[in-house]
Formats: sequence, structure tokens, C-alpha cells
Amino acid sequence: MGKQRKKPEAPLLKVLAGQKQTRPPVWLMRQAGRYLPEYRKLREQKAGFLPLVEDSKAAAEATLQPIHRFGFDAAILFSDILVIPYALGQDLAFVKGEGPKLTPTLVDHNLRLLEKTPNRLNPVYETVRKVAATLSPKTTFLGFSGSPWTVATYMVAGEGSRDQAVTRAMAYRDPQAFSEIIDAIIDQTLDYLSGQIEAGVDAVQLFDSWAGTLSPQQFERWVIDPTARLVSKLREKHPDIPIIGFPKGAASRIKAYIADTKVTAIGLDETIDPYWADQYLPAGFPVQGNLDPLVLLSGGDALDQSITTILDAFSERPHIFNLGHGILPQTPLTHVSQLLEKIRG
Ligand code: 1CP
Repeated sequence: MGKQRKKPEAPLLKVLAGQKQTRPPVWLMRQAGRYLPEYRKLREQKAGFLPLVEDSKAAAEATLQPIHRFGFDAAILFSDILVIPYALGQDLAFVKGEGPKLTPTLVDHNLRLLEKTPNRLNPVYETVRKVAATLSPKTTFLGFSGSPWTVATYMVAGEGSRDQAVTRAMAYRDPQAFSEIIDAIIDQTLDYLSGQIEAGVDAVQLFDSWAGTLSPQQFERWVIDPTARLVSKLREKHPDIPIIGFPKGAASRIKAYIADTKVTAIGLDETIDPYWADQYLPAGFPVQGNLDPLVLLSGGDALDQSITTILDAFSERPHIFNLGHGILPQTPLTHVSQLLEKIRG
């Protein structure tokens, strides 16, 4: 593919190319999901979350539901960051009320004993082709993956945790074995994102949901370095693909993250002061964020005021409006409409 952007009319892609828009494009992390009644209905018809991801027709529908209802500027592929461990040979189950479980856990099981099954990702590429064929040229199609560190925390512990202690301890205790896990994730993620791009996504986001618990040196080693390698390898194959990095909880370390990983844009979580970000991040560098999901849940004047603050702080820079983390399942739909009216005027 040449330099020509595929969708010259898509506002979100313009922002990623460094062009500020008068009204920022908007989408919401986790916008395809449980706060939507039409999603809950689709989900009920399936035996679990994985059967939904593996049914490309249903997954395409879940991807498009928030676009049909709200007209967001981006559709995000309906899949999950945990399909990478699944493709690397771990078993994956979404246990009701408890969240995802991966077995065997790599804290006590050697990665080399897993049998890779990359064909498990094929239905996702089919979902991408289906969605890409129907999206309007104004709507950006976002692919995604987890970042190596965040995916590794699930592979090692077998589940989500508040502080990633099991994985952080392993990374100190056995950096050699942990590096092998990170490298395997990078290779599989490279194939996965390339597959999404070849099937038709316009840009990708790297979710590093658990970047915030690492000490400074470990952040360099396990967040920045693997992300930089992944970005550079992906650009070798797809030089023009915009990449949004989202190192949640990275605080002031986002400056080093931007400089060293060479992502195209940065996703900011809700703990970052947008005025600080505007002042200290490189001039003209595109940002995404960073409304508190809890203020969207709460609504009212607090919601309006928070939106105004973010719009004001980023009024002079390329900005994609988003939450600082995923939308909460209990969020009233009327609050999402209020948000869109406020941003779009
Ligand atoms: O049965 C269901 O409906 C399960 C709920 C659900 C959904 C809708 C899960 C389980 N994953 C998803 C889809 C999903 N996950 C998307 C789809 C597109 C969209 O954003 O609308 C995306 C981008 C993700 C990304 C994801 N999965 C992240 C990174 C973002 C974040 O929120 O931090 C993480 C950490 C996961 C793991 C995961 N998958 C599902 C759950 C409940 C979790 C969190 C588990 C935990 O840590 O306890």
C-alpha cells in the first residue's frame, strides 16, 4: 500500500495524521459490550464470550452495534486481548462472575510445552473483512491487541489481578524465562495485527492496561522495550499504519513511552491532568482521552464540566475524544447521548 490514506474523509485518521479537527472525533473504549441492550441480547444467544468472538457474523454485528446506535467516529473490532494466549496454546475460559481463566499458568509451566494454534485467530480476520466491507468511509476501523506486558500478566498468573504481583515477581526472579514469554507474545501479536491490517483495519490500538504497576526500570524493560520492538516490526511490514499506544497508569512516564516506542498517538487515562499533558507532550502530537468512566456513569453537570475541561485543554492539539478506560456496563445510554451532543454541538 502506498502513502495515500485509504479513507481521506475519516476525521479520526486525520487526527492520527496530526491534523487537529474543530470538533474532535469520538469513540469509547469497550464501546462494543454490556452497556448495550442489543449486545446483551446477542451475547445471550451464545454459550460464552469465545463462541461470540469465533462467530464472525455475530462478532461483526457486535462491532457495528455502537456505530449504528451512536455514530461514533471509530468502530473497534470485537475480539479480546486474550486471544493471543489462546493462539499460543493456553486454554481460555470466561468464567461467569470471575473473569477470564488461562491454563496452564506460566508461573509454573514452561512456555515451550504449549502447542501453538494460530488458526484460532482466523475467525477474527473474517470479522475484520465483514466489517470493513460495510463501514462508511468516514468511520475509522480500529484493530487492537494487548501490549506484550499486559498479555504476559494474564499468561503468567492465568487471570486478572489488582497488582500483577505474580508476574512482577516472576520478571525479577527469572527474567530469562519471562523474556521468552514476552518474545513469543511479540511474534504472535505481530502476526495478529498484520492479519487485521491485511483484512482491512485502518489503525490499531495497543492496550497496556496494567502498565502502571511497574517500577521505573521494569517499566523500561517490560513496557517500553517490547512495545518499541513490536511497533518497529509492525512498521517494517505496514509502514503507514497509525498506532495508538495506551499505557494505562504510566503517569509522567508517557513522555518516555512516546519518545522510545514511536507510537503515532497516545491514549491518556483519567488520572492524567489534560493541561499537564498538553503542556508537556511534544507539540502537535495526537492524544486520545481522557474522560473518567465514572463521570460518564454519573452524568449531570459533573459530566458536562469534565467534557468542557478536556475539550479546552486539548483545543490546540490533534485530539480524539475518549474515556480514560473502558465504559462501565451500568452506564446509562442517555449519558452517552449527552456526551455526544456536548462534543458535537
Ligand atoms: O461475556 C462478555 O460479554 C465478556 C465481557 C468482555 C467483552 C465485551 C470481555 C471479557 N472482553 C470483551 C471485549 C473486548 N475486550 C474488547 C472489544 C471491543 C471494545 O472495546 O468494544 C476489547 C478492546 C477488549 C480489551 C481487553 N480485554 C482489555 C484491555 C482493555 C481494558 O479494559 O483494560 C483487557 C484487560 C481484557 C481482558 C478481559 N476480557 C474480558 C474481561 C472481563 C477482561 C478483564 C479481566 C480482568 O482483568 O479481570
